[in-house]
Amino acid sequence: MHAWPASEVPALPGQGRDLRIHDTATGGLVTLDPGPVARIYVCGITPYDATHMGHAATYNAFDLVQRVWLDTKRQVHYVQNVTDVDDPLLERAQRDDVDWVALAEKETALFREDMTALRMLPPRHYIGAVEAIPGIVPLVERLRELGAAYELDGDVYFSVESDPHFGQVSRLDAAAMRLLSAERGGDPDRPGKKNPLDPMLWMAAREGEPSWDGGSLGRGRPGWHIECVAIALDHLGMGFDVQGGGSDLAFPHHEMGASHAQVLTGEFPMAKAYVHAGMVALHGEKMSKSKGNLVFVSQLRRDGVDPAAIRLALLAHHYRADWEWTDQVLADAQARLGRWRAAVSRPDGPSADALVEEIRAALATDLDAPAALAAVDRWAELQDTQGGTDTAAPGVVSRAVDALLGVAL
Ligand code: 5CA
Ligand code: ZN
Repeated sequence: MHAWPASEVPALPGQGRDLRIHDTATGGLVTLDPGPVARIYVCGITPYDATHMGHAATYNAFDLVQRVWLDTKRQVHYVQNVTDVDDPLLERAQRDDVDWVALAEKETALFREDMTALRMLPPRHYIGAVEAIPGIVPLVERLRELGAAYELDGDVYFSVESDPHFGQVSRLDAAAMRLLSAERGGDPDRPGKKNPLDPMLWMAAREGEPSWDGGSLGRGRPGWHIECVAIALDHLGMGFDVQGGGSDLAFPHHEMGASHAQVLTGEFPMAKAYVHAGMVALHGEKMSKSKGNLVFVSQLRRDGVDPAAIRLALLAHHYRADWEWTDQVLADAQARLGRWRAAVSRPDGPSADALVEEIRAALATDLDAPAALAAVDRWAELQDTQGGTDTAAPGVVSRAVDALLGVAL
């Protein structure tokens, strides 16, 4: 699949900083020390509806990771998937009486437009579940050979007990796992499973549903977790730097994915940090396609809202916080964008050298975007009240805000 065009990232004076970031698996901050090529996998959308502010907030967090690394002069090998076949997509297509392939293509195209408008840097590899199937089948076969998978009425399940490290990503107790498994695509109550938590690796073809040749597995379609593992292992290999997504993916998705990969390769861990973004709510409830309480990026764009203001609204919240989208959040971001644009449009201003370092320090400390915004606010305020004589400063601020925060002033 093709991704979307990259906006240019201006080079900045001085030295970028190494990223310290919160790792769900250890519950604390870890300092990442990627080689010259940093490797990150971020879970992509299930394309059955348009990009909402929750998605945008999560992708914003990982865009910042990429920008911090680029600022340290590293290359970034960023991989993202599209879950272009799964139950929710098929259910929505059936509900709306549309072709599931056409629905997935339409929503993926809209997602690319939204990401481009928000200046999110594209992944190097953007891979659909369907195109990954030829790589998924041998992995499921291998798990079966290893005794880590078993069959139940033609479906193939992964045995969570085959991974001694199972549970170390989300660190939840069994009861919590069981509850979340039922809520998030699992089937803990299906009779005949070895462990209620065991996730499906391969689903035998169902009447009226799409299916693919699965070799010795028979016709069917892949489970959700093995999809991301196959794509990550194919393009990044084991021991990559960051596995990313929203906090609703910590369990079961990232827990199961890590287990699949660890059993397949015999190596541990799959990722050096499991990074999770908080949930964005609307009217007191998590924004979700299934609930329909959504604010779409594309709708705001159609209403004439500047994408830079949308991006500033996301950046005003720490990525790990759960927060609520309101009209006020957007109005505040629009006002801030106006102040910043006025401040950089003057021919000179207060020196910006310290500001660039402040933005760098804020982002390197667990992506503290609100602290970075506060630093720019202070410079803009100084510009407004006192001005300055540094003719390079407005350009430096503009480039730093673009390179590190993805906001074009
Ligand atoms: N295709 C799978 C991942 S492989 C999936 O979860 N798709 S999704 O479309 O449901 O979500 C895409 C990303 O947005 C995920 O990282 C998810 O955690 C995140 N996300 C979904 N809803 C919200 C929300 N309300 N707030 C923040 N992030 C969200
Ligand atoms: Zn995923």
